[in-house]
Amino acid sequence: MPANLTPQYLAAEEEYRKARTIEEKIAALRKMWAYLPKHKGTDKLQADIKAKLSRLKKELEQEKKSGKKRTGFYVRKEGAGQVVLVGPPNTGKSSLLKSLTGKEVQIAEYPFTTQMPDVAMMPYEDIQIQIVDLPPITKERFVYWQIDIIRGADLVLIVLALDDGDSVFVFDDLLELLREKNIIPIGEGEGGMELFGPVKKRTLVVANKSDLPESDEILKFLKEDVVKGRYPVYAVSSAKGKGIENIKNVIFDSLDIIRVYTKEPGKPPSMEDPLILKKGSNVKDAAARIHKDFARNLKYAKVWGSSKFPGQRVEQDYVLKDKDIVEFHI
Ligand SMILES: Nc1nc2c(ncn2[C@@H]2O[C@H](COP(=O)(O)OP(=O)(O)OP(=O)(O)O)[C@@H](O)[C@H]2O)c(=O)[nH]1
Ligand SMILES: [Mg+2]
Repeated sequence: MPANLTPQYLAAEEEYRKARTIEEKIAALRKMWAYLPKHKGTDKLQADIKAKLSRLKKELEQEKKSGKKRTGFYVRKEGAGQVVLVGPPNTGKSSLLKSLTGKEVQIAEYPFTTQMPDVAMMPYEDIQIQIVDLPPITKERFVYWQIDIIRGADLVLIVLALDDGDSVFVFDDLLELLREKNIIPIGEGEGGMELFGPVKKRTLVVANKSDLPESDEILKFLKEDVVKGRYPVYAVSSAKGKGIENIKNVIFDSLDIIRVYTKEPGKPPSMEDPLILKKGSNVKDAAARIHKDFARNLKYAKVWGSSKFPGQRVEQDYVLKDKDIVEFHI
């Protein structure tokens, strides 16, 4: 065995030995490659790793073609909305998940660090929004359960990096990969929830690593020459926490939801656990969320907040706004 192999390399080798699935093996080999000192003394090892990697990639392809059933992942929705982080390798998706939610996740300088969905809740004012981090998406690797999770999400954040990598250059390829899977990223307007066929997904671009010296120039290029106004672009630094508070507001706004608090006559409103409704919902929709009979028997309601005056009497078709308080009368 060649001398001066780092502890990180040896740990990666150990991981390779323990790996059970092809994906795990590929991930471990990539790690070994990243941590392997590249000099004459490791020539043989370098060749071995490359050979193993290419064999395993072929195997993975074969397995995909044969349609053999493999393990997938499913993420149950929780909270007021589900937001999925999508992007090329190493752009800082997991770092963003950590800075939005505080969850400690695996973050590393080599690509393909994330191997399965990582889920955490982002507190936003008085609600919780679910954030799902995915393994990177590339032409070579975009598996069925990633597609399913993106299709089911309420909002897609395409995470790119303002560094010297190629993530901003592969943006259009990424959009194409999504479209091939019947996911149509849209910059504004309402997304759909189709089970089959093309599904529109509200999409934002998050340009991470804005702390790097070259980031301003790359951001300008990204906006003017790549995205060209098709999607909103927000610069953040997950590492330094820059732009994170803003992106939380943007996420909430882009989910197109409102919070509605309910109260019983003569009692103070219950300010915990608001109803989460789609923007544009009316009093009847809010009542239906509590119980269908409730909506059927509803005579009128009183509204505090968006109404002309507090406690104004409104009809069933009154369109509610975020943070309204509603008192139903049946
Ligand atoms: N300078 C800088 N580096 C960052 C920032 N966010 C993440 N990084 C670094 O970028 C590398 C990749 O970060 P990850 O969060 O693992 O990226 P990822 O997109 O989840 O990577 P994969 O799971 O492999 O696709 C790590 O070395 C991070 O420390 C940032 O805001 N600024
Ligand atoms: Mg990751």
